[in-house]
Amino acid sequence: MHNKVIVCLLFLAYLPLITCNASLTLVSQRSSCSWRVRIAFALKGIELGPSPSQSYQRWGSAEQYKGLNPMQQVPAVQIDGITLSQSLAVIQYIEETRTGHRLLPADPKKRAQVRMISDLITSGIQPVQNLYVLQKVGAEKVQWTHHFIQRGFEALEPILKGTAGKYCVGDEISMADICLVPQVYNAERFKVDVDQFPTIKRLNQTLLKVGAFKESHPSCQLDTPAEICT
Ligand SMILES: N[C@@H](CCC(=O)N[C@@H](CS)C(=O)NCC(=O)O)C(=O)O
Repeated sequence: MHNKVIVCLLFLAYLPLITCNASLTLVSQRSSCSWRVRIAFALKGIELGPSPSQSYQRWGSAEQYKGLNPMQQVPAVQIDGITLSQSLAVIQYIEETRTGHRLLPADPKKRAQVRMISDLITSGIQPVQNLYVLQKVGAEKVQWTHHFIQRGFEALEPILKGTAGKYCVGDEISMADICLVPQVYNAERFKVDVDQFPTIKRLNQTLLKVGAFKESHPSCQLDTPAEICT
């Protein structure tokens, strides 16, 4: 068969996956990583599945959940016939397959800055405050978490001072903003004084007024524990 015909047939075969509404199961809890994904879906205007928010403990058992995400972390998202863990992979997948609000800027320099900020937060700060890590740290866990978020924000503040407009990079909401707000939420939980970081504080306050950030907030999810419901 002619090459162009094969390409065309392949395109037609995959078209439903690209255009149809996804069947989604987001397995999450009060986690900053899951909140990232909820914000991204809300910005893109994609509906989440019928059970959007369940911790893996409630999903069945940790052993069963392993089949979904061998790292036994949240989130895990089932979309278009595949299961994805890793919040940034999920966010970038919906950016590449869905229309709606753009999560990565067109300009390569801004796009790189968005990735730099996202990576700083998701690789440089969040992993060391993970539940699994904190269980190993033991009694010192509050000081430990406070120390690493403080250190991360000391690096993030001057970077954001240089890149931010209304939002983290320029004046468009991007993946960087999606990573920032849940991390500030964690910082506040661990009593980091965000007043020390005026750019981070301003961006967080601005973003928390945006619908996608408000509706995806941990305080208003189906399984939100009563003590954090607002
Ligand atoms: N890099 C992963 C990190 C996932 C992750 O650390 N999830 C946390 C919640 S934010 C978790 O499930 N922690 C439980 C544990 O590690 O036991 C992502 O971005 O999705």
